[in-house]
Amino acid sequence: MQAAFRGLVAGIAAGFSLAVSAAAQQTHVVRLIVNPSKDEYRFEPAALTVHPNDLVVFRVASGAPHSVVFERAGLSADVRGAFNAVMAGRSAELSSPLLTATGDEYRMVVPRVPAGSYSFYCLPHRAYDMRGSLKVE
Ligand SMILES: [Cu+2]
Repeated sequence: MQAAFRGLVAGIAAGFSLAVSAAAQQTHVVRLIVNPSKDEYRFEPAALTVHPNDLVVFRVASGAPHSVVFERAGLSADVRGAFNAVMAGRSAELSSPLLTATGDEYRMVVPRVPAGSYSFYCLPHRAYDMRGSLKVE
């Protein structure tokens, strides 16, 4: 009886926290596009407004390989640490692994960082100015 009651309470608590996080987290998809015949090297959308705990999915649409590298300049050690912590399989500080095939995805949860704009670029296409920004609110 007591065990059943505890189970019920735990179930309600788990359901409540699931509902809260599901409602709070938004998913944003950014497509990585290259079309040399049109001189196109871009993230689409290039500017994204997000909140901490949102999920950002970078998806290769064409022109692999790509990567997502946040600009280090101007970031405090704490902020760099917060980004590094949410970037799985990093190839370097603030750098995603290489995304080598169409359809590849890189997923990151927006860290708790001060509101502001955080710029990133694609390392293989840096010379082509393939870049974007996350505006964290
Ligand atoms: Cu690229």
